[in-house]
Amino acid sequence: MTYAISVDIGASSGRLVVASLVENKLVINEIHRFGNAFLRKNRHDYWDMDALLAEIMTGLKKAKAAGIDQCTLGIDTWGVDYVLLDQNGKRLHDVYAYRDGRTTGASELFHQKELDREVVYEKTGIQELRFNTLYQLYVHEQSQLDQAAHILLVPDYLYYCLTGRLINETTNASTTQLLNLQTRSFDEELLQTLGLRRNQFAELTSPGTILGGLKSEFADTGEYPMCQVVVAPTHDTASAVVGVPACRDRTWAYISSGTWSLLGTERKEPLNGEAPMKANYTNEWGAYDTFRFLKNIMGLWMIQEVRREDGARYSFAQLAEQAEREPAFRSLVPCNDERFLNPDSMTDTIRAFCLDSGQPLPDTPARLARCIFDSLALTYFCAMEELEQLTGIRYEVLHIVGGGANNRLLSQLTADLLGIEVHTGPSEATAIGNIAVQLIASRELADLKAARQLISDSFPPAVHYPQPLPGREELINRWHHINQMTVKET
Ligand code: ADP
Ligand code: LRH
Repeated sequence: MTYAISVDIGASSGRLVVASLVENKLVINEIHRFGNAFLRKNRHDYWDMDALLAEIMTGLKKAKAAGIDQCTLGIDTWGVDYVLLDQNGKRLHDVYAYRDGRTTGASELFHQKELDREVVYEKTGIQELRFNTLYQLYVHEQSQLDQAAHILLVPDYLYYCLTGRLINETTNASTTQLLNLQTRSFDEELLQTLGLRRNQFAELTSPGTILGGLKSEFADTGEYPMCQVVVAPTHDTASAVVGVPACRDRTWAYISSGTWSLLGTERKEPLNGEAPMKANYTNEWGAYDTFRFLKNIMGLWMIQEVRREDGARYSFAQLAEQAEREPAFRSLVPCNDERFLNPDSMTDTIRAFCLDSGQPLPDTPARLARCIFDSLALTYFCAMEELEQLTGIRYEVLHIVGGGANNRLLSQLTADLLGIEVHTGPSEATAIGNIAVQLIASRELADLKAARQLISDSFPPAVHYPQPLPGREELINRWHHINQMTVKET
C-alpha cells in the first residue's frame, strides 16, 4: 500500500490527512487535527510557528504509530505571510499574521509614494489586499529586510524546517504580488522599490517537484515514516482548487469556503485589464499552468469570531441549524467592508452596523449567524455576477469546497439567489488537492483531469437545486443599498 500525507493548515485549524488508493477510490483518514489562531503580543498579531511545527511532528509520529512506514508528504497553508531567515537559517522575527493592523493604509501609501496601482496590477494581476506580502514588506523594519538572507512564505519555511531545502513555491509566491505575469519571475522593479534583492528569494519551484527525504535529525530517529517530500500547491486555495470535483462538461465556478470565501474560476490565461482591477479580481498562479481568477470574500471568519466571542458555546453545525430557524434576510451587513477584517469585537461591529442602518439588532448568536450567512450568500451572488461579466461565461454549476461546504443553509441560499445548481464538498478539498498533486508526482495518477475524476468518484458532491425566492428583486435592491454604506472594501 502506498500512502500520501497532506499537512493542511488553515487560519482556523490544521490537520494531517493520510490517503491511499483502494479499488480505484481515494480513501482518506484524518490522523491529527489541531486549532490555529494568531496570537496578540505587544499590540501585534503573530502566528506561533514553533507550535505549528510541533503539531506537524506530532501528526507524523501518529502516522508512524498507525503503521505507516513510508509515504509521500506535502504541505499547504494560508497565503501571503512570510518568514525572514538569517544566514544560518534562523528566524529574524516573530511571524506577523496577515490581519495585523500595521498594514492599515499600507497599500494606499505604496501606490501614492511608489508605483501606481494600475502599474502593479498590469505587472502582477494580483488584487489589492492591504495584507499582500508586497505591502507587508513595505512596512516591515528595513534593517531586518537588509539582514534577511532568505525570504520564505510560511509553507516554504515549514518545508525548509523538515527537509533543509530552500524553495519559493509558485502558487503561494504569486500571492506576494511580487511576480510578473510576463516574465513569470520576481519583478525587478517591485523588488527594488522594497529594497530587496532577487537572491534573497529561492528558486521558484512548481507543485509536483520532489524534494527528497526528511532531514537526518528527524529521519534517523525512526519515530516518523520514511517520507518522500513533494512540493504541494502550498497555497491552500491552490490545493483546494485542485480538489474541486469538477469533471463533467459543464461550465463551473468555485468557492473555496473556509476562513475566507474565495470565489472564482480556473483559467488557462490571466485576465488583468482595467475591469478586473476595478472589481478587485486576482490572478493567482495555480498548479499545472492554471490561474485562479477569483475574489476574496470575508467568509466564515465572521462566524468564527462571533462564535469565539460567545465562548464557543455552540458548534458551527449548531449555529447553522439555529440560523435556519430564524427569519431570512432580516439584517444584512456588507461583508467585504474593511471594518470586519479584524475588529476588536465582530459581534459589536455587526450590531453597530445594523443599528446605524436602521435594521433589527441581531441580538442572539442564532440571529448573528443568520445575518452573516444571508449577507455572505448575497455577496456571493454579486461576485458571481461580476465574474460572469468579466469572463463572458455563464456558469452552470458552482462548486463549494472546504469546511463551509458543511453549511447547508448557506449553500441553499446561494443556489436560490444564483438560480443554478450548487455542488458541495468535499469539505477537505484542500488536503485532497494537496494529496492529488503528490499522487500525480509519484505517477499514481496521470494528470489534473484524472485527479478530479477520482475525487468526484470518491467524494460525490451533494447537489443543492435552486428554489424560487419570493421578493428576490426587492432583496437585491436592498442589498445594493446596504453595500453603498461600505466605508472601504477589504
Ligand atoms: P480554514 O482552512 O480556513 O481554517 P476550513 O476549511 O477548515 O477553514 O473551514 C472552517 C469553517 O467551516 C468554519 O469556520 C465553519 O464555519 C465551517 N464548518 C465546519 N464544519 C461545519 C459544520 N458541521 N456545519 C457548518 N459549518 C461548518
Ligand atoms: C485562505 C487564504 C486566501 C488568502 C488568505 C491570506 O486560507 O490563503 O487565499 O487570501 O488566506
